[in-house]
Amino acid sequence: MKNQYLIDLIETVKKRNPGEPEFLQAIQEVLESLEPVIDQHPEFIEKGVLASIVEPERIIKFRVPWLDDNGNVQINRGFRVQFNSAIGPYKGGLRFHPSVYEGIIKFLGFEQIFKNSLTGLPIGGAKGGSDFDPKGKSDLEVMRFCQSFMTELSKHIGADTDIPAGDIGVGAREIGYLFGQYKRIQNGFSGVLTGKGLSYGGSLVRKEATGYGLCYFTEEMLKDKGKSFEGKTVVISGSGNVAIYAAEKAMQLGGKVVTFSDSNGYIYDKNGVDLDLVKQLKEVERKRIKEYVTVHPEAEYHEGCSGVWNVKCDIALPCATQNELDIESAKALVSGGVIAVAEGANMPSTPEAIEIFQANGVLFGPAKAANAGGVATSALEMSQNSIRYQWTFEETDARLRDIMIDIYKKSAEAAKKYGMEDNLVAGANIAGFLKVADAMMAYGVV
Ligand code: NDP
Ligand code: 2IT
Repeated sequence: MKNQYLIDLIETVKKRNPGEPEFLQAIQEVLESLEPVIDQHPEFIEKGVLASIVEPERIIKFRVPWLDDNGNVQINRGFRVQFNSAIGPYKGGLRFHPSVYEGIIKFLGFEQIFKNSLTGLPIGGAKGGSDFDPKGKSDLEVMRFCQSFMTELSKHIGADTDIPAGDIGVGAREIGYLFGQYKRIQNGFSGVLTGKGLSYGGSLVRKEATGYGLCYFTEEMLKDKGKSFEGKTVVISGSGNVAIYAAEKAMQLGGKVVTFSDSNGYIYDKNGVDLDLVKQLKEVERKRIKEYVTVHPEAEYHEGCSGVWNVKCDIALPCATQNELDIESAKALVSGGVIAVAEGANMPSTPEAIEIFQANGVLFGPAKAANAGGVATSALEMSQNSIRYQWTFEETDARLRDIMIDIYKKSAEAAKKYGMEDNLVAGANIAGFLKVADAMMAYGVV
């Protein structure tokens, strides 16, 4: 990076946010991509757009007290980072995982600004969550935690202010408890959370949307180079919401999915995974992925999650968590002949891994663009709630597919326009930024 303003801005962010490496990683990548844009548009510096965009509009941090099944008081931390509302109300998921701290929520909230802008829909960027671990808790413990979390969060959100949704550790069960408590506190039925159940204002396709959208994006990226999913071997990490529905769509498009993983290990089924079994194990029984081999002894289970990247494949879809795919894993994928990598998780590839993919001509779909289908369908849920209506599965799925194709095109065009053809990381960052920057310029100093 040569631009002195950007170098100084990164230094300022470092000083202001000590001990938050994931947040810095996300900021650094976006600012690097924006260098050619800033060279042509010095007004983004002069009007303070860049200095503002790296600073959250508001951070809410709160205590979440709850009673466990033994009657003991437990205390967790809750967060909501309302990062940027230039183009619409704050929008983004809630993550419940023991690794959550302010820096994780800030990195996710920052990424969400550009992702949400890329969808073309009017939504600003936010993220929230807690260091609460739903794993091993009873339904009643999860309910008491969610009710306590929402009792505080409800003061800061609203259908035109901030609309949370799910992320790691927050699925249909948690959204139900959270929405029930919000509705009770507000005495009003509003579309304040997305990912709601179908009987209480949810949208068809939202459950499938991130994984399906990831495959629609990947399909378009492959198509642009005369390729497709047909007959390809697909490696997927994770076995949660995104991984399961990425696998479903990859299979529908003619791919053979051979892996799933969780934080303990991965399974490899050379015959192609039994998706119904994975849904039963993960969505219904909440069991570990290693149980797969008790039903399919011909498949392999290996301890340790990073080994999944040593499995030879044509297409890799990381769908677990940040920085799960490092330089060694990227080299292993390249030696195995991978042709495309698209990110279902947020920031799963380290910057060094991305360099390896780009240097070796691997098609690379960055998270902000490739996994935007979830939040895009959340915005479609908001639209349906506003008009008090529910579109069919086919109608919603068709809208999702159109949005993902449009995101691919926008990202590819922006990369080309700024002299970085085929670099979708830069293209997605630039295209996402320009719309938000335009709105921020219109407001003056706010
Ligand atoms: P889930 O909670 O449904 O599943 C998460 C999966 O990732 C689990 O298999 C989990 O394994 C694994 N995982 C979580 N943390 C780690 C870790 N530290 N190391 C290894 N594996 C881990 O979450 P989602 O599927 O919803 O989210 C997955 C990713 O997709 C996240 O990065 C999320 O931010 C992103 N995303 C989600 C969207 C959505 O709509 N849900 C939208 C866009 C992006 P284990 O059970 O062992 O923890
Ligand atoms: O990272 C993400 O985009 C999500 N977890 C989905 C957010 C949303 O509001 O649907």
